[in-house]
Amino acid sequence: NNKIVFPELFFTDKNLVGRDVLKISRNLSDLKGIFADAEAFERMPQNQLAYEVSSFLPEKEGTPGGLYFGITYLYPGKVGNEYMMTKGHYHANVDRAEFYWGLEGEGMLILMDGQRNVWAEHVFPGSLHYIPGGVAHRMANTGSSLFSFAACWPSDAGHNYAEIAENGFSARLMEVNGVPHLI
Ligand code: M6P
Ligand code: ZN
Repeated sequence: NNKIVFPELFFTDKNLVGRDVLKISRNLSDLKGIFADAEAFERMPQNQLAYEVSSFLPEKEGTPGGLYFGITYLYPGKVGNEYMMTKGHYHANVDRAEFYWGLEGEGMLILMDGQRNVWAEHVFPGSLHYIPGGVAHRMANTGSSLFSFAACWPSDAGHNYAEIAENGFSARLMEVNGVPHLI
């Protein structure tokens, strides 16, 4: 397929830990509970590929001062009227920040601060998004083609999925009259 290729790894440091690109994929079954329309979700094939993440993790997880890089390939689709999206997370080290930037296709970055205020930013090829510490983040594919974005985050950020799994985001990105609305 023609999706954006991962950058060529080019470095001279012989001591880097993660020398290879780590690839993970998430099926619909990995996203159980995050969509509003549970019945529509159950009717969909649970082994359907939702997104893939390729990452380069040159430092040991938890290393202060190091950086990680990843590309997420989020497939198009909807569950009911809700756009296909990533699980979303706060960072385990809650004050750690992150950059996201758009590569191909289009989507929305959904953000939620510690007071559960939610807002969203339009993501498109070339757009750059700064996610401050303490802000939960999730991407939604609002287009009809593959949505790919890159990310750079600290190697001591970690992922806190539990908070989102329990309480979700306080707004959802739904298609209303053909356009995305934060509801
Ligand atoms: C980006 C980064 C990763 C994250 C991935 C998928 O590449 O933020 O840390 O794992 O998106 O998002 P999630 O972990 O919320 O499914
Ligand atoms: Zn993150």
